[in-house]
Amino acid sequence: MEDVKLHGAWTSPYSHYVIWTLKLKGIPFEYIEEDLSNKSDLLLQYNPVHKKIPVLVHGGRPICESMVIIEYLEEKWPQHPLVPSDAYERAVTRFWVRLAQEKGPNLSLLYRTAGEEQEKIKESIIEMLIVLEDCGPNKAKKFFGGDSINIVDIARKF
Ligand SMILES: N[C@@H](CCC(=O)N[C@@H](CS)C(=O)NCC(=O)O)C(=O)O
Repeated sequence: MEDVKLHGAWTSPYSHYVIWTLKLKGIPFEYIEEDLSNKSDLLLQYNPVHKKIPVLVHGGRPICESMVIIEYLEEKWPQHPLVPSDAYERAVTRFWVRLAQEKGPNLSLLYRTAGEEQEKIKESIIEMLIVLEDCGPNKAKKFFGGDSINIVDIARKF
């Protein structure tokens, strides 16, 4: 059995991206729930730069950042591919993943702001949704990323 561990937190969407990927690919893993107000020594040792979850530990070696982890899982466990094999399709996919990463955090900010600040965030989310309606990827397809779930569906928050 592969020695795969995931340090995460149930409140974190980034942890869930990795969990979904592990499950879609059928990779057995041990999950370690972190208390973000009292991070474990292991987490601080594994991610000394950002001190954040998720951290995947494969064979004792840590990998940080959800999308970096997902790309690693994709390379190591190619079953149920989440990234298109065609270079152009892959580039388009990365564009949408990057947009999701840039704009996604606005959604959670909506619940943590009030008044004028919240209104501005609301406007930018609506603007984003209109852009997605008008020129989102693969509108005719079943999933955001195409005919089957891919990395865009995993990364998106909107
Ligand atoms: N860009 C990172 C973001 C990870 C992130 O923001 N994790 C949060 C939980 S949602 C965290 O660990 N926060 C703890 C802290 O900031 O001290 C990724 O994609 O993995």
